[in-house]
Amino acid sequence: MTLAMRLKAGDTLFTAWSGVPDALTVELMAAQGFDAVTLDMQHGGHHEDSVLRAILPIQKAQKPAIVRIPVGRFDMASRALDFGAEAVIAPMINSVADARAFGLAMKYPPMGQRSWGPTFGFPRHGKGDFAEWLAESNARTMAIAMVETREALDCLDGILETPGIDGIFVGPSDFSIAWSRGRTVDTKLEDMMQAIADIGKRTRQAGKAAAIFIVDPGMTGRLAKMGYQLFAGGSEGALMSRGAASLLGEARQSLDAK
Ligand code: 3PY
Ligand code: MG
Repeated sequence: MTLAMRLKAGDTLFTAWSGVPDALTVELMAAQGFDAVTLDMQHGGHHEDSVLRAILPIQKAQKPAIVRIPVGRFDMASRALDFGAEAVIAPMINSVADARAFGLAMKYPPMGQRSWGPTFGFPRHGKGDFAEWLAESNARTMAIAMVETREALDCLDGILETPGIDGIFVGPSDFSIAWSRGRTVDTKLEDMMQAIADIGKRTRQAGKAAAIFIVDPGMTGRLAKMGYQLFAGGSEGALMSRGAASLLGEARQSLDAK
C-alpha cells in the first residue's frame, strides 16, 4: 500500500526525520520501526545528490521516502518525485498562489504541469509500463503543504481547495514564533493549541491528510485526537542522544547493582 492509501485508510504513521546527507546513515534509520523516512533539505543537510542516493535504502526497506524541499524550490519537488519519493513536504506555503505553484510542480497534466522524466523513480518502483505509471502517479504521490504562519492559517480553506494538494503539515516551531509574534519558539505553547486543533480538524474534513512535527513524543496522543495522522520526528541527533542515554543508563545501573 502506498503512503497515500494508508493515510486515506485512516492509519496513524510515524516518519523519521533525516538531516545527515548520507545513504548509509539513512539505511540504518530506515531499518528502525518508523513507517517512512523523510529527507530534510530545508534545515537538514540533505541536497540533490544525497536525496538521489538516500531514497534507495528507504525503498529497499519497503518504506515510502518523503522529501522536505527548501522554501520555494518547487523544481526540486518534481525532481524528488523523479528520484522515487512518494511525498514531498513544502515549507512556508503562505498563500493560495504558493499552494498552486506547489501543486502544479507535483502533478502531471491535466491537474498540474509536472514534466515527464521519472529516470530513477520509474525503475526503482519496479514498474514495467510508462502509461500505467503516468495513470497512477498523481494519486500515488502526495503534495503536503506546510502551514506554519498566521497568513497560511488565514487562507487554509484556499490551500485545501487547491488542485494537487493532498495534505497539510504543521510546523509547530515556526507556528509558535508566528503565534507569539516573535516572543518565543515553543511547540507546546498552550494558547496556539486551539489553532493547531482547528487546522487538524478542517484538513480532515476536507478529506486531506493532517501531519505535524513532534518535538515532544508525549504530545502525540493529544495531537492524534485533533485529527493528525502522520507524525514526524526522530532526527539522527535525537535518536542518538536518546539511545545513548538509555544504553549508558542501563549499563551504569547494572554496575551499581553488582
Ligand atoms: C517547524 O516546526 O517549524 C518545522 O518546520 C518542523 O520541522
Ligand atoms: Mg518550519
